[in-house]
Amino acid sequence: MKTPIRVAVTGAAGQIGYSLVFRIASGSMFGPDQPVILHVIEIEPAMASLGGVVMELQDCAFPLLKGVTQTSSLEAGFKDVDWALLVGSVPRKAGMERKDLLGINGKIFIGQGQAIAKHAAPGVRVLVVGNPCNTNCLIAMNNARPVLPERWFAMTMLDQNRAVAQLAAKSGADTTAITNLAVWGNHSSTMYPDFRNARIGGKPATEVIRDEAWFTETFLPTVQQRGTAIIKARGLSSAASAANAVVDTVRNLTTPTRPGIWFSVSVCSDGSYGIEKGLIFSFPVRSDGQKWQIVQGVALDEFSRSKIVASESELKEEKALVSELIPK
Ligand code: NAX
Repeated sequence: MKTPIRVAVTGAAGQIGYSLVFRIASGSMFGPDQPVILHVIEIEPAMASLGGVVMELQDCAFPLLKGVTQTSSLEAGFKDVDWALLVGSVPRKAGMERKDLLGINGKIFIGQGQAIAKHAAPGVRVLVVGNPCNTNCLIAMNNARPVLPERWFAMTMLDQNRAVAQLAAKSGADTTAITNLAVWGNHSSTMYPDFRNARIGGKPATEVIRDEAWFTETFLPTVQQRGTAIIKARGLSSAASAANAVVDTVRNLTTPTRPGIWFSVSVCSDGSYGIEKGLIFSFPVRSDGQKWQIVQGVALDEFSRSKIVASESELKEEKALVSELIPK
């Protein structure tokens, strides 16, 4: 039997957490022969609710679940973990400016970054989901300096999946036929789901769907505003689809990417495509199952470039707003 992987989930009693921990324990994330130990982390007021989640985990009698640590302590929560999935954060409330949210959540991610650096397993990998996830990831990474930049990720897979679903619905193709749909930039409404390089059954999406106006006037805003549309319909933000995207992100990073394709995840920019070094930016990425790389040489026309630069500008602004949370 393989050694269990230890996985921390913050905000585990929240909406996404409630869906995510069961997917991890069932084997969806690391495969059907990989045991897991969950470290579920919450703030004090949510500990009773977290207890209920843990009772339900027990009641599933998952064969792969070899232990659960439930805690509000970051030390116990991140102790020896191989993966830290940072989902918990404070939601934006009425009257709150973006700067206020960045400040409040930013402070949370300083503490979590420091605790990960101190207590996690040496090869820990961290995926930030809590919003604003790119900048929260930037803060945590910079407060966890011994943990290498290549171990930090922020989630844009939900945006990719949303884009894939739209292309499948419009073209009538199966979702599995849609590939190479990279989301560039920030996980916000400035993100750019790059339909120009997307493929449907191996052909350029723009050759299969011969309707430029649909791409720019319907596809882009639908994907960019999908989160808002879900809130309007459900009265709550996306949860099961977000948890599913966490599973997809980790699976994509930990299994070799099929030849010729790529997936979307925000990583620490190395300056590829002229994006400011050090920003947490979503790129087309490939993995060999262990190491990942940004796909080079993706053709970007002026339209795509302008969208990508606009998202980069937003991330630079966010970085400036939290500059005091990032050690020099
Ligand atoms: P909920 O409000 O349902 O749950 C958040 C949980 O986090 C709560 O249980 C809360 O007690 C806990 N929490 C707050 N501060 C914490 C801390 N310091 N340590 C540990 N736990 C803490 O939100 P939910 O719908 O689950 O969403 C979680 C986060 O994901 C939000 O920031 C949300 O904006 C973000 N999302 C990110 C997405 C992405 O694609 N990157 C998509 C979905 C989602 O909107």
